[in-house]
Amino acid sequence: MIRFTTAGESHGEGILVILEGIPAGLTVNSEDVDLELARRQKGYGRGQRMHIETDSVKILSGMRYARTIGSPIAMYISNKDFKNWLHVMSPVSVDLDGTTLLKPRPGHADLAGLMKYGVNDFRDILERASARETAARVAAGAVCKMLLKEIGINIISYTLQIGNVSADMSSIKEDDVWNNTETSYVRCPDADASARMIKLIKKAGAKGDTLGGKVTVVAKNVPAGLGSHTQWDLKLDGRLAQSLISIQAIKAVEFGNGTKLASLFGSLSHDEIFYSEVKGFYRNTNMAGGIEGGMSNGEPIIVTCTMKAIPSLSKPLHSVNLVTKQPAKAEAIRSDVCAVPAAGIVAEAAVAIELAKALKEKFGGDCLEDMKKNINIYKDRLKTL
Ligand code: EPS
Repeated sequence: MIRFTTAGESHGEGILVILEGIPAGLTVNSEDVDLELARRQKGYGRGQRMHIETDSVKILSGMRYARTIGSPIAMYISNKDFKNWLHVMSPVSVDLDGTTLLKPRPGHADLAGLMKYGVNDFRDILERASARETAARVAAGAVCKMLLKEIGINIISYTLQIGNVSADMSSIKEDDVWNNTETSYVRCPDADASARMIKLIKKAGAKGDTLGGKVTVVAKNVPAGLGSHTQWDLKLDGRLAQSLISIQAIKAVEFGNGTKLASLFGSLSHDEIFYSEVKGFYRNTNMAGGIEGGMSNGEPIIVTCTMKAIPSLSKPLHSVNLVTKQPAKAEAIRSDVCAVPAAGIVAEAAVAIELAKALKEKFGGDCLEDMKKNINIYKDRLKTL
């Protein structure tokens, strides 16, 4: 079984991830993991913190000579900012510097976490709630992407919307999506929308405000049959949704045509099935986003995530002082103006991890070669249908 767990606080010493179940024999170069970490750090609208960090992974276990050996892969990313927080974030010292955060931010984990964990300083909560943790998910996702690539599955993402500016995807050729996205400062393939998004982020930043948006992830060449209709918690869409909605600030997840399907007749809502000797079974549309009955159906998996605007505002909202119980403005804590471009990279990682899990469930394989053989046997059987 492929699974992972992360540890680490935003301004603590570093972030750690342990990824288990990756078959032995997969080539993993830490530089390639770093490329994914760098993609996550980019994007117009990121805050000062990204000038401090240059994320780089240190692989601690699970590999020899840049190849996986089947044991848990532990990866560590240090927080360069820790040196500025030595007293505030020391895990051992009792030499406290005395600052206690008292005015919880609406929309953040501050107040609910303080109530739940019985702490009196909600820094104990925000440090772990922070999206800094997503660096660990991207490292795990990078390894899963390498595994998926071995069997031909590619994952990309792009920014579909920031604030009220949406990309016009109908104006962009499929082949241009990738290049346009990776060269855009907001990872939006529509150059005109990209420029308007940047303008809007500038405007929000100048007003002490923040922005959310939407990102779409596409996984290509996914074989039919990942996930299962037989039990609720085996359904691939359910599993992807859980993984994606757990990303900080993600509030909605849609597959294919998603919420648009609510207003359509059934006759217009489904992807009709065709057959040709060359292609086998195929569709001319992909409203389902590549998943039917909780299983991949062989079409690209398309999933769109909605991110709310970040709740750390430099012009804060109404809150209450936890000690005096008097009205107060929420804490103004340094943050990003817009992290939608970064969310696309994190969402790619979340999709990669879930697909790798489902792939291993279906094809097994403690060793990569076994897994590949099993996939080929299965693909050969599908050809006989
Ligand atoms: C975050 C607040 C900001 C972001 C951070 C997530 O950090 P800081 O408070 O240090 O300025 O930059 O994101 C990252 C550090 C990262 O690596 O993505 C938050 O409160 O969620």
